[in-house]
Amino acid sequence: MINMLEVGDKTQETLIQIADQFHRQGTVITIEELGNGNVNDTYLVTLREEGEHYFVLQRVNTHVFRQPEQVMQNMLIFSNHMDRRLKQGCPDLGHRRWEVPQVLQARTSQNHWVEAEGAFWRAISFIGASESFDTITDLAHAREVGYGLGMFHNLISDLPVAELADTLAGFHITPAYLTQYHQVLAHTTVPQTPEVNYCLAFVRDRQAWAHVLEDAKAQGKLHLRPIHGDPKINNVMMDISTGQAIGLIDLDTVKPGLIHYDIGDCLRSGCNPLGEETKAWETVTFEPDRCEAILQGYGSVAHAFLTDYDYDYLYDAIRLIAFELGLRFFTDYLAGNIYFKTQYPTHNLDRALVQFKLTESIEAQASAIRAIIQAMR
Ligand code: GN1
Ligand code: MG
Repeated sequence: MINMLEVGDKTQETLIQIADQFHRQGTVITIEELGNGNVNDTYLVTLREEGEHYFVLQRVNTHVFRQPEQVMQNMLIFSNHMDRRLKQGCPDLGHRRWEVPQVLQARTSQNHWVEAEGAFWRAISFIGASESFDTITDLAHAREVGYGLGMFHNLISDLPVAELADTLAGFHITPAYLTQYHQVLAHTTVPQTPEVNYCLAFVRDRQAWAHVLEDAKAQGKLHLRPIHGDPKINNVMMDISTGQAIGLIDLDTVKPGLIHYDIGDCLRSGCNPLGEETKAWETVTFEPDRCEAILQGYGSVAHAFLTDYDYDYLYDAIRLIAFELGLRFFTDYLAGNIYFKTQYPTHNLDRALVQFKLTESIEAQASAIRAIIQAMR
């Protein structure tokens, strides 16, 4: 796997030296790759220290996050706010377990450590006795995933959005991705394959509509709030014994945005039973049962802060974020795979096809999905 090779430019020994920057006691015994992120490099560090302890070590991709210090600042503002809310007690949460990943200080007392060659490293607490999945296992899981995102939004809904920096300009701004797409197209010899032609036509036919959420924002119907930015289902952690959602991980993109981006992202990842990495793109579908369960779980703790306009734009959000991710993957394929990590040259094209098929399935079931949304109002 190219993923492995990319991280393999670091030997265990070097990784241990880096991990050693972030702990004061114990001995690092192993470092393994963790998860399958498309942007950062993530490792699980095991320490021996009166038993075993773990933490998460990450190299932040600074081609994507140009100001990683700001990312860390947002994470700290976020976790301080969460901690405050949890101390006050949240009636919607009751006595459920809820975990907030914490930034761990480096030995230098900074919240990150910069390697000689400029790589930006940081450490995050590991949430034990929890697991996450790349696809939904059953409707109870779907409901919990929705609950997890709803509770996350609930707990940050009173964090003033102005306190968070915009750490990734243009993130989830579909018209901005379209502009980038046209720039790439103008400078690329586009391969003439049936798959590429399908993607070109797919984007062409939806360009005018792709402004829908940004237009609603400009019209004052939707407004900026603190969001997660990347709540795909494998970022929603589940307690291994109760199966309940206990928190969201991967907090790089906590920043101002529309909650619609988050809901759309959660649904595009949760309602695709084949998962976003499937090769069987032609048979990708969007499952309305899962959509219903996720939205019910979400609504059970999010009702209080959803406006009529929020509901009005939910269907578009579901359709748009799947389309947008397809567009992002397709653009990256055309540009030569410079943003998302890939394992083979047409990986991003394959990923784009999955998202476009998913979008098609959403469109074909528009009235059923709208009815589900209507029922939650
Ligand atoms: C990226 O790196 P990862 O897997 O957490 C991307 C998301 C996409 C996702 C698709 C900062 O997230 O927006 O939805 O891939 N993150 C960024 O799997 O672009
Ligand atoms: Mg992420």
